Formats: sequence, C-alpha cells, structure tokens
Amino acid sequence: MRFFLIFATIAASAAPTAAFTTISGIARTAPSSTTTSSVVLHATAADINGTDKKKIIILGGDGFCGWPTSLYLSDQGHDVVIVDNLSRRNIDTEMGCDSLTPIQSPDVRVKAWKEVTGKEIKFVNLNVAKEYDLLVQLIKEEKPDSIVHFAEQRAAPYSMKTSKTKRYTVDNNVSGSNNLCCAVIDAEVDAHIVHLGTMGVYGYGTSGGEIPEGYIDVILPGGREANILHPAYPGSVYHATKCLDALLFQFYQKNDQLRITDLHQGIVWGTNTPQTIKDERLINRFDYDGDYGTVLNRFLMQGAMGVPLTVYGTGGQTRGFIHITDTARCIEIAINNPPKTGERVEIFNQIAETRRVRDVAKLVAEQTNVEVNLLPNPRQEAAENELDVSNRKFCNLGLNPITLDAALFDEVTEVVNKYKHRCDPTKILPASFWNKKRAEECASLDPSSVKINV
Ligand code: NAD
Ligand code: USQ
Repeated sequence: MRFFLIFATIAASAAPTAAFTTISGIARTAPSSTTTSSVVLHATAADINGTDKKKIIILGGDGFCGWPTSLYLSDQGHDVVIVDNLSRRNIDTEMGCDSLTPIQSPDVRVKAWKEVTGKEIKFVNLNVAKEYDLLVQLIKEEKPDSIVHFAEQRAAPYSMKTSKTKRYTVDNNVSGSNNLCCAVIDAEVDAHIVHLGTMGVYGYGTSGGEIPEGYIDVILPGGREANILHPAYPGSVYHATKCLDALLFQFYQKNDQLRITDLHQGIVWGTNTPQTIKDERLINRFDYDGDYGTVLNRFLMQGAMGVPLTVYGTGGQTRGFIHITDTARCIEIAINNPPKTGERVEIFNQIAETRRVRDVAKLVAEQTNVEVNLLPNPRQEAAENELDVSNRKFCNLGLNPITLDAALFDEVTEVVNKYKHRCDPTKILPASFWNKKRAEECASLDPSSVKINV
C-alpha cells in the first residue's frame, strides 16, 4: 500500500527549545512554545499530597531505567512493587561481563531503601513472559492503579548476535507484553499499563518530516484522510519487538478497552539520580560493553579511561537522548495522565533532544582529550540521517527536560573513575554484527587491543 504523508497540524515544528534555565546546577531547556495540541495540564505526583497515592507495579524494576524509576515513585509517596526475573543479570553472566558499578542484589537494594527512607518496596522474582498464572495472581492481589512495563530484552546488538538471541528477544518481549495485557483482563483490574517503547519504531526520520507522537495523518488511496499508527520501520530484532508490542496494544485497547500508554523513548544516559545517590547500596547499573552500553554512556566511559571513542561508520546517525532522571519523571507524568477508558493508546515521544553521534563524540572528546576513532560499522544502518522529533506532549504536561551538559558529564565521569578497576577492556569493542557483510567488515577489530588508564 502506498502512503501519502501529510503533516496537518504541525507547521512550526523545528525549534523545540526556546531558552536555557538552570535549576540546581542542571541545564534544562524551556518547554517548546510551538505547541499545537490541546493537552490539559494535570498535577504530577510531586505536586500532590497523600490522597493521590497510587499502587504501582514496576515490571523490570531491577534494570537500568526500572530501578531509579521505582525509587523515584516510592520517594513521591507511591506504593511500589518491583517484578523482575533478573534475566539482565544472568545475561551479564552469560557474556562474562558486569555492570561497571557494583549493583547490589534486589534484597540488599530494597532493605537499604527502607533503611535510608523508611519506605517499603516489595520485590517479586517472576518471569513476565513465562509465569502467566503468577502474574495474574499478583495483579489480582495487588490491585495496582498502574503497571509500568520495562521488562524486556533491550539491547539491539544482543538481539542481533545469534539466532538464539534473536529468538529469545522475540519470545521474551512479545510474550511478555501479550501476557501483561491478558493478565490485566483476567485479573479484572482496571490498571493503566505504561509501556517503555522506543524511538526506533519510527525508523529515525524515514517519513520525511517531524516525527509526530505515535500517530500520523495520511491520505489513503482514493483521497480518504486518516490518522494511523506511524508506519513501523525497525532497524534490529529488538526494535521489531517494540513495533509488535505497539500492534498488540492497539488490538487490546480496541478489543478490551485496556488503558495503555506507550512511551517511545530515546537513548537514556547518565547513571545516578537524586534517589540512587542516597546510599552506595542503591547505585544504578552502568553498562559499558559493546552490546548493552549505549552510545553516550560508552563515550563518557571511554573518555574517562583514555580509550579512543568508538564511533561506528561516519557517526552520522542522529538519535534522541534523555537523561535517566527525566525517564523517571516522564513515567510519573504518564501515570498521572492515563487515557480514559475507550480512548486509543496514548503515545508520547520520550526524548529531551536529538544529536548526531559524531557531534556527541566531539563534545566528549573535547572534554576528555581523547581521540575519536572511526570504526567500521557493525550495524546495518544508514550512514547519515536527519531526525526531527516532536516531544510537545511531555513538555505541555510540565517536563522541563535535562539536556546534554558538561556538569552532568562530570557526574558520569566521577562514577567511571571510581569504578574503572571493574572494567574489562576486552568488552569495549562491538561484539555483535547485523549480518555477514558487517561481520566481515569488522573482522580486523581486535578486542584485546584496547587498553585503559586505570
Ligand atoms: P535493562 O535490561 O537494564 O532492564 C530491563 C529489566 O527487565 C531487567 O532487570 C531484566 O532482568 C528485566 N526483565 C527482562 N525480561 C523479563 C521478564 N521476562 N520477566 C521479568 N523481568 C524481565 O533495560 P533498561 O535500559 O532499564 O530498559 C528498560 C526498558 O526501557 C526496556 O523495555 C527498553 O526497551 C526501554 N528503553 C531503554 C532505553 C535505554 O537507553 N536504556 C531507551 C529506550 C527504551
Ligand atoms: N554507536 C556508535 N558507537 C558506539 C555505540 C553506538 O557509533 O560505541 C552508534 C550506533 O551505531 C547507533 C547509535 O550510536 O547509530 C545508537 O546506538 P545505541 O547502542 O546507543 O542505541 P540503540 O542500539 O538504538 O539502543 C538504545 C537502547 C534501546 C533503546 C534505543 C532508543 O539500548 O533499548 O530502545 O536506544 S533509540 O535509539 O532512540 O531507538
């Protein structure tokens, strides 16, 4: 089918940020003034008192985004239950790698949180993709107002490693999301599902204009106008699972009137948040390896360790970025603004800004005095892309996003310096290749050639 894309409401779109303000030393952009939507401003948990306390289940609450989000929501006075099967920790073991930061066991983490703040977080070890009956039972017992779904295999490189990891990623992610929808229906609990999707569902700017938030105006053959889910254009098996999730959510909303929000998040950077720095035992995970480490955190880690920055290809890919502290704040805003029963899936683009990879590398190189190393690209991706993304919905709801900033780079660098002795330099170069041709082009990369300054 041929689509003719039109961008009906969004004309003045290319200037999402107007001015800079500084709050507590953190650089923030002022919300966009080019607003077109009629979104109503709701209170966030930070503004409310105990009467709006919610019961929230966090699936995947032991992970990089899930742990700080769980602490943040608990800190805001909500009643938080974490569900996680620790598969991410097991993948570390399988890969012979580990978080650069010494993350504690879930048991130690929740005990430390109780000790430091007096607040309880329950931890349940459960496989969302496989232990369906337990999931239904948990939802029946807890009767959550909201369920935040982080529990997926989230690394594009890992998903492209072998046929085993491709199949695992599809089985785990798609079954997990399907199970969650079925479980909410079977438990007969009107819980709002908040799912972490990805900017990668859109294909990074392939539709020829600003990427709208989830839905796009099209003219179908015959001249009929429609507003449909933005065409999916994934660049990895992992990203494909998020496209499949989006279709499942569309179906379950239509068929069962589930209330669902899908957050199309960009690349998350940073380590600690105001909650995770309260105690060493609460420290967040930091992935630096070629499979799970994401680009900005990898560059900051490499800069701190004197490793030439591993830019793939020309570094021409442009991506959306968001700081880990804002991930938690966005989840809170989404929780406080659920769609009404019968409304289609709510979709937000969860990014602060877009940046080109080589520009990000330049920023880090200037600050750390390391060189930029252009490596053959292990990924099947466009050498260059433009990316213009709307994030008006979150800005209209009060998000004042944190942008790339040297002061926050320092925070990551300090963490890296403290734990650099834990780094295995042989894990830094890319270790997963999108296809045979990319693997051949990368054959000269020698993992043992990487040296770090300890
Ligand atoms: P992560 O791997 O650190 O955390 C995911 C957690 O889910 C892990 O603790 C893992 O053990 C758990 N999990 C996975 N499958 C499970 C299952 N079947 N049952 C129970 N628990 C399971 O990943 P993250 O970086 O925290 O990402 C969280 C979510 O946010 C993912 O869905 C990811 O796609 C999305 N996201 C992440 C980023 C990023 O840059 N990190 C960006 C955009 C979107
Ligand atoms: N890249 C480099 N050098 C590196 C690492 C990455 O040049 O050392 C490049 C990649 O080629 C790619 C870009 O940086 O073009 C981003 O790579 P990434 O690993 O930081 O991000 P990605 O694989 O897209 O995945 C991450 C998260 C995923 C999330 C996604 C959001 O792991 O869970 O969904 O970011 S987004 O990118 O917006 O789709």
